[in-house]
Amino acid sequence: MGGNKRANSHFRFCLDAACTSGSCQNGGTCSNNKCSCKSGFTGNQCDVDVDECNEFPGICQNKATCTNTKGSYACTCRAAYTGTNCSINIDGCKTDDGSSKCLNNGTCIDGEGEFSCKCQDPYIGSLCQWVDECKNVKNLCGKGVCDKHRNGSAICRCNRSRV
Ligand SMILES: [Ca+2]
Repeated sequence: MGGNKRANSHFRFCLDAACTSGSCQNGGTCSNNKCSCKSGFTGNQCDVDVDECNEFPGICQNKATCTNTKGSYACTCRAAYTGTNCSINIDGCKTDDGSSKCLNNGTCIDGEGEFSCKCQDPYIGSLCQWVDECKNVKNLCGKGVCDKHRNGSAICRCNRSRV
């Protein structure tokens, strides 16, 4: 009986011998007869790539495109996002030096890869860079009608009856 038991345990040892020194692949290490795999790999010998895109749906965030690679994965971010998993929203309102892209205290509204400025009077323009002269100077045109160019400079039009 005793001999039989020893034979059984020996047989089981052979089945469980999942690794020997150096048999674990892709940087995996063998300890207690088991391969401990580096992240990105799986399988008894660490020879199987983990398909992160399928196993972890949404690993690439903000509707990014996921591409499986050997031992890793890659996210292709949409505009306005960055970072390994595209989790970081780029602040489209800030310039490289950290100041607001909207001038003259305009309020910046961050969008997906773009921004817009809400200007304070009398500023106009996509960056609030121009002064609306019609609003800036009271009665600029007297009794005439003040019209403005796209860049805010005033055009005075006289009423016909007063010419
Ligand atoms: Ca992979």
